[in-house]
Amino acid sequence: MRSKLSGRRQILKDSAALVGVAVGATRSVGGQTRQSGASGEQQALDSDLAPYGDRSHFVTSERINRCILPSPRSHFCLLTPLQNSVGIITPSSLHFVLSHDHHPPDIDPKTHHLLIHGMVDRPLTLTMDDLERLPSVSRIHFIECNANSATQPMRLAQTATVQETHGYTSCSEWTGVPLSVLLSQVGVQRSASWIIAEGAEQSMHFKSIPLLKVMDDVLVAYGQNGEPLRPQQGYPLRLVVPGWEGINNVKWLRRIKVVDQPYMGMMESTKYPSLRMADGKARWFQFEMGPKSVITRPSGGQRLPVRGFYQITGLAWSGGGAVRRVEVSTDGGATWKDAQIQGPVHQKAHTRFRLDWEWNGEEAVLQSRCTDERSEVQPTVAEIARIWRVNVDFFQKTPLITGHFNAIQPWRVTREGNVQNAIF
Ligand SMILES: Nc1nc2c(c(=O)[nH]1)N[C@H]1C(S)=C(S)[C@@H](COP(=O)(O)O)O[C@H]1N2
Ligand SMILES: [Mo]
Repeated sequence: MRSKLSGRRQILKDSAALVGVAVGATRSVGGQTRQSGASGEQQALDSDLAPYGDRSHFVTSERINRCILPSPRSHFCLLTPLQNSVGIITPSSLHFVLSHDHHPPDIDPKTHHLLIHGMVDRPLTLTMDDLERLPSVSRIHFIECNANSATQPMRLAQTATVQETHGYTSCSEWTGVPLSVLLSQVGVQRSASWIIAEGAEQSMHFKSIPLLKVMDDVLVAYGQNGEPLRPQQGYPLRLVVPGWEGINNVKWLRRIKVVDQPYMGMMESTKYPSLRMADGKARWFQFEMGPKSVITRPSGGQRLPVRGFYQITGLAWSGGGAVRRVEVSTDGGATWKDAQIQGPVHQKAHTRFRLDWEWNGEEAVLQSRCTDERSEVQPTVAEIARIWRVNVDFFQKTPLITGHFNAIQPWRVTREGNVQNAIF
């Protein structure tokens, strides 16, 4: 039997040999055959001249459009290709998008204002210039729509990819001003307890957020991954509400009203589908996203070409704080091993984990389980069913289930090496 290390060494040797073959080999591009070495040089030259860089034309990973509700007219959705992710940062161009209007408003930052008013002593209007002069911070946080993993057929199909089952989450470095700093300028009145944040698009998305959370870690962000926010992410200004349902992260932010009660907008009442329970009641004011993880490679739709060494890798995150531990099982949950966690681990951020694995060619079921710093453990489907007081088959029958579906995700590797969704 080969040891783990020699297996890995063999891989390194094999891939070195492959590189040797590939250099200078000819390749067919768009019907023409050309020297791959030469095309690489040409591209390097072209991108030297490009004022704003592009990725290699060999890289084709893209977001896909799969909507949550049956009527795609009411919202616009793009899912992040997590199967191709490396590290913890989602490139801005691949960040998932969930908007209730189809087109992001085209906002000129020179004329954009943020108004802070309501139960404050000194209402304030800030320009983008004003905001950029204030003390800023940069923090790495995930955003996750609470409908992530909660919709059919993506959740059920054996052919589902991790992009379809988990692509409504992404992780960026956000730069901006803590909202607590802005509120300290306006003098919040003692009886205030909530804010309402409003976006500038036609449909005026708004969301009530408790003041306690706002004073803790909410950011008014203008930067994403080292540059201004992308239009679909809220350019020029958005809220980042770390660890809480995506819906709180109000994009195209133009107004914050300090108030003494939640305003129960369309998006925070029974109309918000993923808050609805099986018995027709709604669960309100559950904001924090629970501990969750998923193996991104190998994952649904991928193929293991040969038996032997693979590194299992994936992402873990929790709205409750930092990820403390990720365990991986390669035998359907019978036994678990601690995965290596890539540091530094950030609060309420995607966290990369890895586990070396020898595939022996037999059927295997791979899954990961996240534990956060508060010792909250990612549940199985059966455990979630118990919490929601429903039968497990509820999650199979109902097209749109309650949000916050953070169940352990199993991937089955068949003897042929095909990787399939094995959640049911
Ligand atoms: N103004 C505005 N903000 C919004 C939304 C919206 O439709 N309009 N959608 C919300 C929802 S439901 C989610 S999940 C997140 C998604 O953020 P992203 O599109 O940057 O990934 O934005 C939230 N903020
Ligand atoms: Mo969302």
